[in-house]
Amino acid sequence: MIKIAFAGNPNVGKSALINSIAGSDLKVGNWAGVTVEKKEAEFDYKGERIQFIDLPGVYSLSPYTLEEKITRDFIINENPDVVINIIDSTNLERNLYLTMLLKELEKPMIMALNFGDEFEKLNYKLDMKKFESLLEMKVVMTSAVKRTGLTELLDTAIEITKNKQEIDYNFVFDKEIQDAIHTVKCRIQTEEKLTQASKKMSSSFLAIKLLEKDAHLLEILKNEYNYIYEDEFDDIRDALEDTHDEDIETVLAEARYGIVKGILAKTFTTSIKSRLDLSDKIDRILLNKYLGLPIFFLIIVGLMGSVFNGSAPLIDWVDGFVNNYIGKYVGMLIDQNTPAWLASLVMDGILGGVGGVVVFVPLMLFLYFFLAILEESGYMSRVAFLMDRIMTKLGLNGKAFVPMVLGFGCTVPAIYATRTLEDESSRRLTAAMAPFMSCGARLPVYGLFTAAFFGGKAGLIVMSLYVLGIVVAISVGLILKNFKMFKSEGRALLIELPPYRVPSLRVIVRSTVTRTGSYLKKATTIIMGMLMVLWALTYFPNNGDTSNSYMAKFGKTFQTVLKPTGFANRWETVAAIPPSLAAKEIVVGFMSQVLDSNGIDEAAAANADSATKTTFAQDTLEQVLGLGVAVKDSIVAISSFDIKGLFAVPDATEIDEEATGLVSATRMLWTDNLAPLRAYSFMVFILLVVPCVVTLGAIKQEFGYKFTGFVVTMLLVVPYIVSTLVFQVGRLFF
Ligand SMILES: Nc1nc2c(ncn2[C@@H]2O[C@H](COP(=O)(O)OP(=O)(O)OP(=O)(O)O)[C@@H](O)[C@H]2O)c(=O)[nH]1
Ligand SMILES: [Mg+2]
Repeated sequence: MIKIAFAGNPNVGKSALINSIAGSDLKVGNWAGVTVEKKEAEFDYKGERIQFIDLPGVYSLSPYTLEEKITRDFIINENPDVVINIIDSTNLERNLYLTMLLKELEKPMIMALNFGDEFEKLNYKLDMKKFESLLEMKVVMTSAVKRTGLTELLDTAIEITKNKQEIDYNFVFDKEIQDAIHTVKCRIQTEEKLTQASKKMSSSFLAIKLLEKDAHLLEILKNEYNYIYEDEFDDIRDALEDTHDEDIETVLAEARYGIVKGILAKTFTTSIKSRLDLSDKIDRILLNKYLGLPIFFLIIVGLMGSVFNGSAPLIDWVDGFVNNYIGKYVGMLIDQNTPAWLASLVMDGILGGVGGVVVFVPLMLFLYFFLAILEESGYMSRVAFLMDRIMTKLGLNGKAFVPMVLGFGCTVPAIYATRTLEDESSRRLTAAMAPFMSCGARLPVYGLFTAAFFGGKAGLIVMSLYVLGIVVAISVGLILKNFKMFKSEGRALLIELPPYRVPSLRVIVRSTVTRTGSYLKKATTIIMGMLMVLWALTYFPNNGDTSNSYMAKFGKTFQTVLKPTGFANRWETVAAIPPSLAAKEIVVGFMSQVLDSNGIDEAAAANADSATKTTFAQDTLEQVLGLGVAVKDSIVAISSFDIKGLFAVPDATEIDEEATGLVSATRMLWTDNLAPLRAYSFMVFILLVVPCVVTLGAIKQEFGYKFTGFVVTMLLVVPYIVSTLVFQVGRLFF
């Protein structure tokens, strides 16, 4: 197997290139810090097994951040056959600095000049031949989006692995630095333990890092080679620092930049056009002191509105498809001889439960589609910028808001994304706040309960839940920051604002399909399994008498505790909470099981009623035509969407019209005049309560058991308090 590592600055298209070559589904996004742990993709090419390793993007190889440690440790320890250094060709000077650092590792290396498409548009010129010879490596121009240069890059990489040559880069540092490195190298030879280490890592790297007194390296030397640094190289360092009158890191950094500038001066000509011009103009509006936050708010409102309005017709269609079409034909398989429990398992447990979850696939599709546009356009870093002032109040900076926006999609990557933050306490604080962001899995729950209780105001209600999540997160943050564990100094915000880009449709579609696909997969695996267990617990011991089932008993036990929240007068809602730990969507599936439990009778009725009248072909045609109409309605809904409509008060008929079986069954949960308030309180609880186990797993992996225990406790107390407040304060106004 050929191991090829992709290394480069953040946001240069490493993951996008890997996806384009290997056909993988790594996450890409137009901001720095999308990939924070190393990811792999494998495939076959010309009879060889190839493994790509996607390393986190880094600006340097210092010992200060997790990503930099991951990247350099990987290249040193795992010995990839070749390192591909990915460069943003429209930003050569900054990118090549890392190239200099990577060269110090003395591994086989080639370069991909990515963003070839933009490079051309900008009319930049590069003398490739000279560039290659000065850099001492092969260089290939690529575009991950336009898919150019991909095979050439792969072939070049493989070729390098085939003819293994001694690597001997010519470092062209100043003479003094060169001499200093040389002296260190000589001393390494005289110290047994260091000689050992130099066999594993390159001696240039070892020498330079010893000169820099690099903390991470000294730790490795101590742990793995039993070498403890006293003051062996202090004299050499001091001499260098004295002549340059600067600390050693600056001395070396300036030397590297010197080399880069020299290479570019000989090979590169820019045009006056800068790709940042247009982005700057856009930013003057989007990052405006007064307009910035309102525009952010409008974007989120517009996004949620489009998600809801656009998906509604399709949800109706899927609902009909599952119940009337699949339900009808599955129902036909059930006859008098089928045991009652089996019929109930199939119709209520699986078709009813899983069907209830699958119905919301269009909702997820739209959510992921619009999120992908947000992520690819370059707006994400701007959000960090806009939220900086608020986050500073928490002792964090705006960067901490990026994981939180990612949390709108899924909390798991949000937890990992905290790795981009500078210190442990900021990471902890952000990770404790992230679960309050409303992830995609909560959306079906809102979808169901808003349709049942709020009709046309659904979009607005859901919007309020998103905002509530943010508000609760920040409030909790304000409390937590007073504890030592979460206190951090509040560093200044240092982020890169990538240029705005029109997202590539292929990238958007791919990301949408991948994420929706994993929703569907989840629905048919873990959710289906859990729903079968839940079915059994609601069917037994009294064979279908749901309200006397195990689940009902369980729900009823906790009703008193949760009474102040207002939704607990129905045991169904109480019982739905613990299983939601497996996946939040289960709430919907469970409601569909326990509330709409006349599925069998319906199917039987439909069976007797219509089976004779319509043929399979007719039914299928009807579904296909229905889909066509739904797609058309959805497009109309999005294109005619106006934000005003979201805030308009719906009339009563509108609510009833859209009722499907599950929605109307859900509406029967509460019929008193506090019903909408109870429903809202329930949604708030589901929003804020302990997230799914996968998220807990991620928190445990990143922060350990104790911290996870703390988060779980907090996520039981906070929803209880907030839901109670919502209900008790709300009822004063009803
Ligand atoms: N026009 C154009 N866009 C590209 C190209 N390569 C990547 N992109 C876009 O650039 C952005 C960054 O790509 P990623 O693959 O996420 O970058 P990365 O290097 O993995 O970034 P990190 O994971 O943050 O280190 C995405 O929006 C991509 O769609 C390219 O060749 N041309
Ligand atoms: Mg990446």
